Formats: sequence, structure tokens, C-alpha cells
Amino acid sequence: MQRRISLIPQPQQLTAADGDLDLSLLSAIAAAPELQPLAWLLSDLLGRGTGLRLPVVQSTASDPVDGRVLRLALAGDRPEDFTTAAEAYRLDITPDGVELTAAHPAGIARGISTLRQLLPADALREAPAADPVVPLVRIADEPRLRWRGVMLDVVRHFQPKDFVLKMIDRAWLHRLNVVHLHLTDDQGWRFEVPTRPKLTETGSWRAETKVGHARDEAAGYEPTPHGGFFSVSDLREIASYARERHIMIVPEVNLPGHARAVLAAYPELGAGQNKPVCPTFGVFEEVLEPTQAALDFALEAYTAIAEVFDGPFIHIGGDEVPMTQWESSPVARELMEREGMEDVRGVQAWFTRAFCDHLAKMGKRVIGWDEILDGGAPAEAAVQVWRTQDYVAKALEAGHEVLVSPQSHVYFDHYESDDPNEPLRIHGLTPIEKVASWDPAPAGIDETRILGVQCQLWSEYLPNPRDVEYAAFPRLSVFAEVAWTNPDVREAEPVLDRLPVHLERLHAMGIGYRPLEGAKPW
Ligand code: TNX
Repeated sequence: MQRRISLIPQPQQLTAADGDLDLSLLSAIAAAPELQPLAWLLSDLLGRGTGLRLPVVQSTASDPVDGRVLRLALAGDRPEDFTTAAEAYRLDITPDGVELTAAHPAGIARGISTLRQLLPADALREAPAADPVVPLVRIADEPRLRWRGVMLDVVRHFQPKDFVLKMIDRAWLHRLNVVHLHLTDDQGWRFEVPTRPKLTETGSWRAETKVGHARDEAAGYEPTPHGGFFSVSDLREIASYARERHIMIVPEVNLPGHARAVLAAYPELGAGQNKPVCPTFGVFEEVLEPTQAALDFALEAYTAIAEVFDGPFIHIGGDEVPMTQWESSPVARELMEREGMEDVRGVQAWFTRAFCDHLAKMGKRVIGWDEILDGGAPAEAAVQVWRTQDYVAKALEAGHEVLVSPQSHVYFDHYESDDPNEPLRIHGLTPIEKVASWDPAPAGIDETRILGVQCQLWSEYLPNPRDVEYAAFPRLSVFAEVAWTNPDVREAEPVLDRLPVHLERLHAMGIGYRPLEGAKPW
């Protein structure tokens, strides 16, 4: 009997034949030498959910393996890293075996995700619960956009390392390729910098989280002490876990604003009075003073994080930087005079340029929130647009590449409906249908300058992994389709029709998603 094939994201080309292949009839996973790590990972995942133990053997095209196998092969000219071509793959499942072919290992990693979705949903469990059977299909696939990301805010509420690893896995299953970690903000500094111990001794902890609104008290939010951080070894583990799955981690060190945690630890770097790590949420006026000491600090923090994460991008933040402290700071005034700046926003631009120059020397590219445009930023910096669509045009005009992530469509910390049963959210309304109908690069935009798209999970009102999951899923699944699948293919079979089958996968993985029929009391 032929099962209905419901994949998310929908592959660009899929042809199904009648019948299934039982993977237990195969003798091995045969993989090119460079694909051995992915082959072992696949063998492990298959084994966990189905009990099948396929050995991994080494093979190249000139050294074929006899019998029926699950073959992972590299073919064709190798595309550059971080291109859509690098993530293209072909997956052929016939009665003779499985062939997964790509020109780059990243494409094999994406094809493995599709193969996992072709298994019964119960094969995604942690112990054997399904037969290793897949339908006969021929798939040729390649993403629409280069950058398909999800941002985790581990600052407003710290999210433990195990949860970060889980989210990397979930991103992988949805063929996303970026996990952006928001690591520093007013409410905490969340990673170890060995040369600056007070960042984690002082800056990672807040005495209490004050409820922000009267409604928060009604919802049961109690003022509680809160904190946590990732050690260098934690970061290394996250980095290699992501690397194995060909997921790029983009770490964000948000400066020169959102700096209350830095300044609680090192008040001498600030332009105002000493204050503790911030116990409330919002935008605060504390910023770094534009001194050599503050710049040295920032560059040290960027060096530390850039040494751990080997991806090409470092996020410098740069959002919501109030100018009030600089307006009244003699040091900032002197800088403005010296550099001939007419506008105080030039002070932020001064920081941005220094960050870009420093990171370029380390072989990294900078990305920042769209506020870096306000005072001007070097054209080689990429811009993550979150405010309005106008900033997409503005950034493109100024020569930047753009990551599209508008709060109007892909902020999953927003409400999902206006039902009073919805759990407390920061504000906003982003129902899943709105995500499903989103076109991130409408006609008229030069798509070659669009890096891609990213959804955000700000955690002011998502205090633990369970809340993050409920906010993220299944909106993230639908987002992944928007990011990967071409609009004409999306229209042919609407993603919302495929979602019920996909929810069985989320359930099998233990994800506490929000039910489609509406919020349940939480
Ligand atoms: C705006 S988006 C912020 C964050 C908040 C978020 C809440 C952005 C660059 N800044 O600091 O957490 O709204 O939705």
C-alpha cells in the first residue's frame, strides 16, 4: 500500500513510485571517505528509532560495493560553501537500494533529513518503535535561499545546552542551516571569556526577574533570581554538534547597546552610572563609552567567540542603541569633533566599523540588526532587517546583503491567536496562516542580494524550553518550507495540508507543540 508522502519542507521535485523499500534488506551504508561522519550519524539515527544496525563501509565511485546498500556519494564539481548549490541533493529510493548524491557534504546532510522524514514518524523516537521502511521515490532538491535560520534568545531566559543541541537537531530535520544564538543583552552575559571573568561571575546572574506588567502577575510570573552561562567547553560542544550536521552557528555579541550586563561587571566601560544586571525587559539607555578601553573589551569578546565558532559570520547586534548617554558624554563629543561627525549616530558607526575591521582580519563577516544602517555601516556588513520592509530596500540600496526577518511575520514570541487561552506573550499576533502565506522576497527585489530568512524566539516570556517549544512549533515547520521551497511548488500542495502528518513527527520527537485546533490551557 502506498502511504501518502507528506514532507516539510516540500522538495522542489518529487516523483513517487508504487511500493516501499525495507531498509533491513540492505547490507550497509556505503559512503565516500569524506562522508564517513555523516554515514555514522545516519546509522546511529536509524538504529535508535528502528533498531536497524547498518554497518558503515567506505566506498568511492571507482570502488563499488556489492549488494543492495544505502549509498552516500559525492558527484560533480564541488560548489562553494554556503551556497544553495552546496545544499542540493538527489535521493533515489528503488527496490535496488538508496542512493543519496550531492556535490557537497552539506547536500548529503540535507538529504539525510528528507530520508528521515520518509520513514514512519515513530522512527524519530529515541528507542526502536517503527519498521525501517521508506516509500519508493525520486527526489531532486535544492533550497531557494542560502540562509534559513532560527534565533534562540538564551539571555532573557537562559536555555540549557542540551536544549540548544535539541534545537540544532530540529533545525536539521527541517533543512534549516543556521542557528543564531543571541548570547548577550541587558539581562545577562551568557558565555565565558577567560580573560574577563567578571562577565560570568557577575554579568550572568540577576538577583530577580521583576514582573514587567500587572498582567504578568496575573499569569503567575513571580520575581525570581535567574542566570546561567556557557563555558568555553560548552561552546565547543555546541560548535562541533552543529558542524557535524552542517548547521552554521551564528553567535551574537550585542554591542555597544543592550550592555547592562557588561556594565554591571565592568562599570568603567560605560558612559553612565553603575547599575546591576537588568531585572526587567525593554530598551535601556546604558551603552559603552567610545574609549579605547571599551573598544579593546569588545574586540576581546569578539575574538573569543570567533575562535570557537568557525562559521563565516559573527553577529554584532547593534539594535536599539539609545543616543542619550553619548549626547552628554564629553568622551563621545570629543570623538565626534575629532572625526568630524555631525550626528551622534556616528558614534555607533564608529563601533560598527571597528568591529567589522577586526573581524575581517580574523576572516569573518559581520552581520548586524538593521539599526546599524542608521549611522552607516561598511557595505560588506550584512544587515538583518527586523523593523519594516522599507529597511530591506534601504539596506540593498546601500550595498548590503540582507537577512529578512520582519517582526510582522517571523517573531515566534508573538501571540498565535487572540484566544484568551493563549499563554502570555510579549505582544503581536502571528498566526501560522500568516507564516504560511509569507513571501520573503516579493517581485521587484534583487533575490541574489537576499541572504535568506530567519525566525526569532525572543525569550522574555518564554522562561524555559517547554515554553520555547510551544511558541516555536509548528510555526517553525511552516517557516522552514517558506525558506526552502520555491513559491510555485509551495502553491501546488499547501504546507498546511501536510502539517497534520508532520505533527506526528514532532510528537514522536517529544516536542510540546501548540495544537493546530487552538491553544489549550497551559
Ligand atoms: C525587539 S528585534 C528586540 C528584542 C526584543 C524583541 C521582542 C530586536 C533586534 N530587538 O530586544 O526581545 O523585540 O519581540
